[in-house]
Amino acid sequence: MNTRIAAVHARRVWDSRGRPTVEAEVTLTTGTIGRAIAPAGASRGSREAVDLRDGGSALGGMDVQRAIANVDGPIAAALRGRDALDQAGIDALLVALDGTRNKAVLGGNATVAVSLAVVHAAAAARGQPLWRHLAGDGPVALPLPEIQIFGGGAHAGRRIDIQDLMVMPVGATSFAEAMRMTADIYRAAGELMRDAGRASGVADEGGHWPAFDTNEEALATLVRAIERAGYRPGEEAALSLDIAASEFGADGRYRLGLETRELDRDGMIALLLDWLDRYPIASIEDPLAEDDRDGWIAFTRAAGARVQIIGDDYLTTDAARVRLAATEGACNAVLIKPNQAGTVTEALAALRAGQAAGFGTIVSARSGETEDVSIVHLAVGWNAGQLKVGSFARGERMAKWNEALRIEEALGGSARYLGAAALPSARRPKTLRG
Ligand code: 2PG
Ligand code: MG
Repeated sequence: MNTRIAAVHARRVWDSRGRPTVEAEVTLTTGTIGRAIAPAGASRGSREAVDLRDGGSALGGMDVQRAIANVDGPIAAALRGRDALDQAGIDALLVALDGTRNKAVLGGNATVAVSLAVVHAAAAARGQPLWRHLAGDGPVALPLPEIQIFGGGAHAGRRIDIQDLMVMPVGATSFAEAMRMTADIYRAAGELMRDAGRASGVADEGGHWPAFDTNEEALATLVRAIERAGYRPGEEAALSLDIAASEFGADGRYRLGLETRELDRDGMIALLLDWLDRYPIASIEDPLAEDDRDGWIAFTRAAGARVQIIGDDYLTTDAARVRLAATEGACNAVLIKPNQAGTVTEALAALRAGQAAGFGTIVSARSGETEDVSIVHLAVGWNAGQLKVGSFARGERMAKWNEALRIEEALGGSARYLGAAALPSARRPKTLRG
């Protein structure tokens, strides 16, 4: 099988916020093509691979012509003649060619698009779907999804402070049933907003716009939506929160804009522990700011036995940081965003570091997305166990849920949906009582 790379090319395409982004296309000597598009975050960790943008006044400074030129120029020259099956070697080449800690020269948007396009080309050359190419002959499972019902934070003009209010269909028996439950809950949440005179469209990732007076009102409404849809909160559908605390916290201070109050580290932790006591929360992401290491360790000591605590901005898909967090007891799960790392191989290393530490591992989309469904294949092919994509609306989100349904169907009788098993048992959701 000839899997030599003949050409690498990039073009400007547009993401779900109408912003320019990089699509890379890798063509093998046989004519086989692999293609992928870089996503873009809005709430970003300071250690992430950078998106190279042109600056200036055109397109709000967001254009990506320099990143595209890097693909068509130095990256294409370096990759020509390389074997697309040698993902690790190609990604190491990209890292060396860039030469910085955060892909500042080539742009993480250039490298991640190329890296993903290479793995797509390799899978296509072998005549396999990407998830199977990645998994080899090993068993795979359908991930437990976390699906946004209300958007907030940087994805909703900071209308509320919490960024993602999500559900996890822990009680479903298949991915298809998980989607059906989600449809019911998403619709019920919309009806509650309409009945309260608060229906006002959707946030960046498709979640209902969070027209609430307090952050806690959003939590309570989410529980009511689960009940209205006919499911038992905590047992069949659990809550999952992305606090994205770096967006409103720094130096041990947390400023809740909606409630015009400021909390110190202990106050923030007390607030979260109180929510954990009173709501059926199975997972909580970025509960403290990325610079608040002491807060992370204190919170994990207090709550790590009963809830999944995910590092996103805190870990930025970095294997070394995952290992350090495991040693320090700073969290017990890692969000895997390929574009935070900048290459497929580095993202996989962070995921494997998490698995080795007994962490929950969640492959995640960004708030700026496209029709690209690569992350679904990574979640299945790498056996991540969990998948975060955004809400249950908007094509760029539904494309990914629908791709997971196709994979479940392709697996046929051997398909296994992880459900609550994706969460280590000690972190399974509490049942809501009373
Ligand atoms: C996150 C993601 C997805 P963004 O914080 O986990 O919700 O948001 O892509 O804006 O970083
Ligand atoms: Mg996050």
